[in-house]
Amino acid sequence: MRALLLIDIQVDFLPGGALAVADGDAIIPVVNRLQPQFDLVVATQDWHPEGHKSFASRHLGKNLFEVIDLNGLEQVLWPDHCVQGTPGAALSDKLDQKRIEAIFRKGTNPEIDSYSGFYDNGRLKSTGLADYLRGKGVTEVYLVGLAADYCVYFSAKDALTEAFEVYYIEDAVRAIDANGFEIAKADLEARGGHIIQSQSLLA
Ligand code: VGL
Ligand code: ZN
Repeated sequence: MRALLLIDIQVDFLPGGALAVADGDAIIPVVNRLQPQFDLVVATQDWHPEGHKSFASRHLGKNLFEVIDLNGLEQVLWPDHCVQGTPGAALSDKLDQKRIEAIFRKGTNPEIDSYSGFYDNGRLKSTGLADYLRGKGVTEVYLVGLAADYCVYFSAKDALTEAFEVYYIEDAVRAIDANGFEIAKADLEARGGHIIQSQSLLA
């Protein structure tokens, strides 16, 4: 059984948003075409409280995108984004949401960031996504969304650790950093993941 995971297709990650991923909106028609090919569609949503410690605005004298130590973990300092209940945190209204059976929220603990849809960055807490998928009989996980080099990449790595067969749909993701995108793809392949094109599922 195959599941499609829609990672953080939220207003703040789209052009015009607080942490816009270049060309991020280009994935949405692809994602909408892919959804009917799957038995199960699940979404994740970055869902930060105001003043989350991944926000540069919380750290006086620090710059956007600077890397700091946060409770023992490397932390990139982001613009304020995906604040709970704000328009920027909503899933894009261009995204077809009729088939989404569950939405897993992450990043709610202000002390730790959470790129993956499965675990926070310190693996302190599970979101329950892996058990949810197993409970539905899922063995293969296909990933799309934003950003390719952060939340999609970390979700794909955790899916591999959780022993799912993992497919990262290259033309249905967009990255924050081009170099980070190449590193992410190479690492996923080295870990046994598959980099594929949407075309192979739509043919
Ligand atoms: C993300 C940075 C911060 C993502 C979320 O969805 O890739 N990136 N929070
Ligand atoms: Zn975030």
